[in-house]
Amino acid sequence: MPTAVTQHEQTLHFLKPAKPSENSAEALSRQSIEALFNLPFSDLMFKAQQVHREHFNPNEVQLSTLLSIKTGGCPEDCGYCPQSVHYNTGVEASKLLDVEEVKAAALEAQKNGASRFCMGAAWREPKDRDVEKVAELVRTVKSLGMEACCTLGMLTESQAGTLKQAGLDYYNHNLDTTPELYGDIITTRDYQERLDTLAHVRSAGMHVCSGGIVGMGESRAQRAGLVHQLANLTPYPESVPINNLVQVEGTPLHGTESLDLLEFVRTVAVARITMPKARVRLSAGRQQMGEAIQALCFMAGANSIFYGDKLLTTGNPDWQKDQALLGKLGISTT
Ligand code: SAM
Ligand code: DTB
Ligand code: SF4
Repeated sequence: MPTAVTQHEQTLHFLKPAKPSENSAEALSRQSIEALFNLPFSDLMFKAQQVHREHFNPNEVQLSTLLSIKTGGCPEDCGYCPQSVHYNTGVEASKLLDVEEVKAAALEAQKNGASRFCMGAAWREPKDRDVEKVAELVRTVKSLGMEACCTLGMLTESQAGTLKQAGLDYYNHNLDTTPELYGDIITTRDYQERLDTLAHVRSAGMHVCSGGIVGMGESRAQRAGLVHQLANLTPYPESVPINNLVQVEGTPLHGTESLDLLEFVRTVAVARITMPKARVRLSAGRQQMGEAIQALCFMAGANSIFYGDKLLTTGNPDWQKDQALLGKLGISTT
């Protein structure tokens, strides 16, 4: 029988001790992350499943429901985003929702099975008086017994402290892409400002939710660059949303060549391997994905989804459709 060790078996072996199971820092090189991306698909999936099963029940997925609490009119120029004031996308600007509107949406999400309620606002950064209002919304969500998450743009240390005091569990702030592409996609802020907000969220004692978008015309090496940044945050994020670009007419990225969805699955698998204890969330883009690709993502270690018929301004599969898919796959929810 042949006993020769193939090149990719060597790669798998080499990668085995690459990261301890704790959320601690043992720097992962960008090269080793690229090597994961380059594995034969079945080897990558196998490795991701091994890691997933060490840390989670592979047949369980967490459900987060999103609500846009303040839509549109954003001064930032993120090239993917329909809510930027710089692009003509038909999204109308609206004011911050009030407590009763948010409570009704959270109750509905809870009734449908979501455990986490995520409130998103189209701000570059909130004013202190906005943070006070959002703190009230956080207290309302927490009083229902749900986990609360917010994504409001850049935060100062003291704003992060106010949200933590209100009971906020997670703050979402995505790195979005690899550092060298960032300036091509957003010019109104820089990467370091994203990292600074994440540091403020950490020092306030909240869990970090941070991920990115693929399908923005990046190369595989650049997808590895994004994962490299996320996995080397110390500690790495507790929650990692992987979005596939939702192309919205009027945004600069509309018309970008679509990503081969097997590359999306690879990105999920590499995120799982490099951030073993994180909730890896299959995020925007599910409506365009089909059931088979979503099933592959769960097999690759995704164990959270955005759940509910809307993301912020674009569509998402309705909850009955998701329940049917999860049922077919024998996946239970938390
Ligand atoms: N304004 C805040 C900010 O940018 O941090 C919070 C809301 S913003 C809409 C949250 C995230 O949604 C972005 O960081 C980006 O990752 C994601 N997003 C926005 N538009 C998207 C799109 N068209 N497709 C996929 N993800 C998108
Ligand atoms: C994240 O990573 N994806 C969500 C959430 N965090 C806030 C947002 C996706 C937005 C997709 C475009 C839209 O609906 O406007
Ligand atoms: Fe504004 Fe956030 Fe959209 Fe960028 S992603 S334009 S910061 S709402």
